[in-house]
Amino acid sequence: MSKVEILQVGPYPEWDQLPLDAAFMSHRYFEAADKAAFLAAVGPNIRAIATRGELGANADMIAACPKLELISVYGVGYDAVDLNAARARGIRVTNTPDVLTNDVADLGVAMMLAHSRGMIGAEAWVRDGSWAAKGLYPLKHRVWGKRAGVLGLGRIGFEVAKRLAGFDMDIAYSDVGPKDYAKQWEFVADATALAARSDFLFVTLAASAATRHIVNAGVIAALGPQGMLINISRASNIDESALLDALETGALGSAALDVFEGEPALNPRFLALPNVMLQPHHASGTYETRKAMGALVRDNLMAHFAGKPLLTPVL
Ligand code: 8YV
Repeated sequence: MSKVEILQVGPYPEWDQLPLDAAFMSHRYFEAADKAAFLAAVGPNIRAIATRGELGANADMIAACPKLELISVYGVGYDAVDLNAARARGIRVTNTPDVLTNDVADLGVAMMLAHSRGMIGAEAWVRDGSWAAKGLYPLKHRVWGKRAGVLGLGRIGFEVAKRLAGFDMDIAYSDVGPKDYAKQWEFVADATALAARSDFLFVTLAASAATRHIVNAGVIAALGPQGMLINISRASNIDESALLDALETGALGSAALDVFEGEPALNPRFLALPNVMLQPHHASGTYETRKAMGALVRDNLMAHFAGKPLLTPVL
């Protein structure tokens, strides 16, 4: 029997590529020089799209594949998939929740600690001889016991808050409503009010049109000159130009960011700032988690074409 043809939007590690190629005929969109011509040529035979969280599948891609049945996303975030286009044609969508939750939470908390304690600069202080030449490293800010806000108490936000409790932090969260699994933490409905009572504000919301720029100039101003904003969700949750303005003027103390508008390119204004920690969208980037994500992408594809229920359906 001939293999099911799939469109692969971005590269995967070899340990995912080999089993994917063994089971499917994968057409590699990311290798095509002329994307439109490539889609026109292979689209008619495509029955599934395998993509990544940040790459998704846009309306043109979906329209080019009239036989499309499933979009399997390597990532928990599916905001880059045109869900309306998929829904309109009854195309199923899956993601990779749960398997990455703890790693994403770990990276958020690690960024808070590393940035607050100036660990990147401290490393340079040792390596460039400043320690011997200039003496003690400049003092930095304490984390434990401070006030933390978690904007979006889903799976990842919950794991962030759990970790922050280990640092004896005073924790509050915002979400569409109070969560009965979070009675130990204060619920603050309004994002600006949450920012105003936070030294550290974590953005852990699933991104959608409804959450676009939820962290706006007002939220950023409320977090203030002593505050730190940590984003391990999607860039679209933050008004990036308001963030840059506030970081440049000192209206916001600092930011630790794993995601950027237009990534992997980023606004060059970030590179000139001393008060930001910049990370290359790698919160889920451990061998263990990425292997589990890759397996889940394949398991969803296999389940679908075997006529079995999807493991982690979005649509
Ligand atoms: C990416 C992510 O998918 O889970 C998500 O939503 O954005 C990430 O895990 C990852 O960078 C792999 O492309």
